[in-house]
Amino acid sequence: MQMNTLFKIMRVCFLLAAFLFLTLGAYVDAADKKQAAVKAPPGMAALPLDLPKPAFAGTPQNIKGVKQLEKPLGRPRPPFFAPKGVKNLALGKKITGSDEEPIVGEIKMITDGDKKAADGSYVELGPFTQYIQVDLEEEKEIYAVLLWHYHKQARVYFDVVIQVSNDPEFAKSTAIYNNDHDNSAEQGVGKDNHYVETSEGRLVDAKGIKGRYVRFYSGGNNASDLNHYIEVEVYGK
Ligand SMILES: [Ca+2]
Ligand SMILES: [Ca+2]
Repeated sequence: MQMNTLFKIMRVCFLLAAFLFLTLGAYVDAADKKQAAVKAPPGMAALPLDLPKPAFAGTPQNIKGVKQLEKPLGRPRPPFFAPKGVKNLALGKKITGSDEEPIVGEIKMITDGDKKAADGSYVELGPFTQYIQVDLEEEKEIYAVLLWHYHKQARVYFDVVIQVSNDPEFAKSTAIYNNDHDNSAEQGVGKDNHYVETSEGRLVDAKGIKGRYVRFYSGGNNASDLNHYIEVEVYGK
């Protein structure tokens, strides 16, 4: 009788151990697969991003009536893979634009590496359609563009058009982003989404396009007609 009970206990223990082993195995397997899904493809590496601290959290409530507004991801942006050796070529490079005497700050702050949300870290340009452009000093292969207009509070900037060219006058250029749905910036009609500014900045896939100059248009935001920039980064080689 006693032997029989012992046997039963042993059998339960064995089944429990087997169950745990299989469950844990499946869990580890799933974790491995997840890891593999974000592993860089051969010759590629995740962009070496250095993101500023978030200034607000949660889903923004202050944005109403913006059409084609992208839903926030609700989690950190996944890594962006580009060929190894790609870095931010815009850092410290010269900025020119349609308003070279900003209302607040100086245009050189747009490539000074400071991406903080705070007052003193953003440049305020005049109202309505304005542009800034960065000179990479020679033709480069561009894989990603990252920009922060403003991230102290949730905002949507309008007519965000990003163009690449080898001509400083942009007589001929290629748009890599355009959310001007009614051509009010006169750069052509775009189909890209409106989006909410966050501390992660807006990352645009530039797909290895070649060019020396990158131009950024905007036409005010949901809070005012003014235009702001904290930083732009151009990842390439
Ligand atoms: Ca800056
Ligand atoms: Ca527009």
